[in-house]
Amino acid sequence: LRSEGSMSGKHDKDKGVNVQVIVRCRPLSEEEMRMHTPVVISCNDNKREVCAVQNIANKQIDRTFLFDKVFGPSSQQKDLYDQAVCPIVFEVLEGYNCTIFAYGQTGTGKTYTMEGGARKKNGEFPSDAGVIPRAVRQIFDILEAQNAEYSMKVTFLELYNEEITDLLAPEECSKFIDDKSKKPIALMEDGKGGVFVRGLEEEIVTTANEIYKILEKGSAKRRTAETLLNKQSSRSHSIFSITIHIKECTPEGEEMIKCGKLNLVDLAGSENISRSGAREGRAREAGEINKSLLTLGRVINALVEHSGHIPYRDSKLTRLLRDSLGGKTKTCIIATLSPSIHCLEETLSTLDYAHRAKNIKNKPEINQK
Ligand code: ADP
Ligand code: ZZD
Repeated sequence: LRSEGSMSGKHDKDKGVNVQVIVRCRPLSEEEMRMHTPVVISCNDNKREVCAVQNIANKQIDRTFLFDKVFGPSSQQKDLYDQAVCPIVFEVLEGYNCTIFAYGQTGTGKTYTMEGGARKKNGEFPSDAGVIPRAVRQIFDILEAQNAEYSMKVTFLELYNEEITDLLAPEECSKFIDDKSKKPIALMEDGKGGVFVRGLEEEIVTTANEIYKILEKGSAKRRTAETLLNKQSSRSHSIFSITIHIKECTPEGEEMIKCGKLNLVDLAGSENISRSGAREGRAREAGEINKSLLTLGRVINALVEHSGHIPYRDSKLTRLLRDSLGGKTKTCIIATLSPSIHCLEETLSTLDYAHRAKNIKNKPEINQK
């Protein structure tokens, strides 16, 4: 009986593992409360359902969507982390590559979810810390508890208008200072079907505090670049990655290196990328079309429709994260929503997008040497 069970397990895995899709709805802001903004989204966390109420020609039409997990407006940072992210971090430490994307309209809580509230002056861990600082803390807690022999490195980059900014590069080689003697960072093919960023700063780290300092440096640089280049932060993607090598011994006493990587991706605001052509037209005129976000949507469509050609190569984001979309990485998408009636059109488009993404299948594999 048991062998039958594991056989079917193997079979399922050959067919692939679906991308996990989670929805998080933020509460109304104080401003929205004061204005008595009507709420049109209801979440049933236990049933994993999100319901949007739409009024068309005075008829109330409800649309209900089922997801892998749903976090309603009263969910706390810790809840989302413990229930959705913690298991992913364990998989990274087992040697999987994992990616978490935050997708949604600007102002719905992508950055709040991924980064959370600012670090405290007194060094205390903020209770509203997001996925990134919590994952960092948990990784070190586990490795230290296991007394593991490990090495770790991190990278932090921003993608804006198809240009990569290395958020960890020392100031003097920043692109915007225009140092001609420095090779600009570039996306390169590795010859094995993967890509890497040539010239990207990789910081070797040994403590959680070191990573927090690096995040501080990266955030400061992000702000400087925004001001200097007049960037609209809602139009940039940021990718923070942690790579961990863990030395292990098999019961036979053989040495083995397990390698896991966690990519944490805060995408550009999804507004203007809705499927309605009119919207796209207006955005295009304003030069606001985000090639990477548009291509991400096309890649997702091509994957779920099983079209022969998947247009990974059409943008930097999809080249960088190709393995997370139909590859060997375990992927989770957190779609963020506003409950407000004023966001309903975008919310429905986010829900459609997220629901479609549930059909993507990856074939996760452990990296082992
Ligand atoms: P985005 O990154 O999608 O543009 P932000 O993360 O900047 O959105 O969030 C917009 C505002 O809403 C911020 O002030 C943030 O603190 C607040 N916010 C977002 N999500 C939540 C939440 N789940 N609970 C409480 N406040 C939230
Ligand atoms: N959301 C905050 C950053 C902001 O936009 O400034 S919170 C976390 C992940 C990636 C980058 C920064 C952080 C953040 C932080 C705040 C201030 C200075 C450095 C880093 C953070 C929050 C809690 C613990 C660790 C890092």
